Amino acid sequence: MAGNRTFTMIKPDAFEAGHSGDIIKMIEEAGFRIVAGKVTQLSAELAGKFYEVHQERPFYGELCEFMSSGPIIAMILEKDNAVEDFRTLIGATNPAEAAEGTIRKRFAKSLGENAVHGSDSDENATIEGNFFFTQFDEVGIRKVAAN
Ligand code: RTP
Ligand code: MG
Repeated sequence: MAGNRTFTMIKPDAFEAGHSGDIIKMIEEAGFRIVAGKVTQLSAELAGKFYEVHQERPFYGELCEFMSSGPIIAMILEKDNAVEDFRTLIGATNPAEAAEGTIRKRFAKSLGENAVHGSDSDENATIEGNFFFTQFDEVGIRKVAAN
């Protein structure tokens, strides 16, 4: 079904601060189902590829450095109207402008270190999910063997 998936990362600031559990709780309580997920760390090069749409922006270097500075949790999430509803749940890019009750309002430190990523379109949700996961990583496709 079109429009029922988005992609997110718990960014290095929130992971390092130990907020992953609380953030996942907010995500699940908002009605999203996690269909793929992993803890990983990007190289600066891969962070640059992920955010290459921003490569001409003045903050690009800082963004790549930050996004590769520590572990992240990457997840594919499922819900009706996932992209838009998730952007609402995370709040404005700048936490100073984020609404009460949003993830960024609660956990983001600054405009640059803002706790979570959320896809901005259905097309990018698919591209970004495929950046981190294959179909074999998704629930319901395969069960992990005992050893
Ligand atoms: P994201 O892609 O991570 O979900 O964030 P977003 O859509 O809310 O914001 P976007 O415009 O896509 O920017 C990507 C990330 O770059 C950092 N940023 N820094 N220093 C700055 O002026 C600046 N502006 C953006 C933020 O970490 C932002 O989330
Ligand atoms: Mg964005």
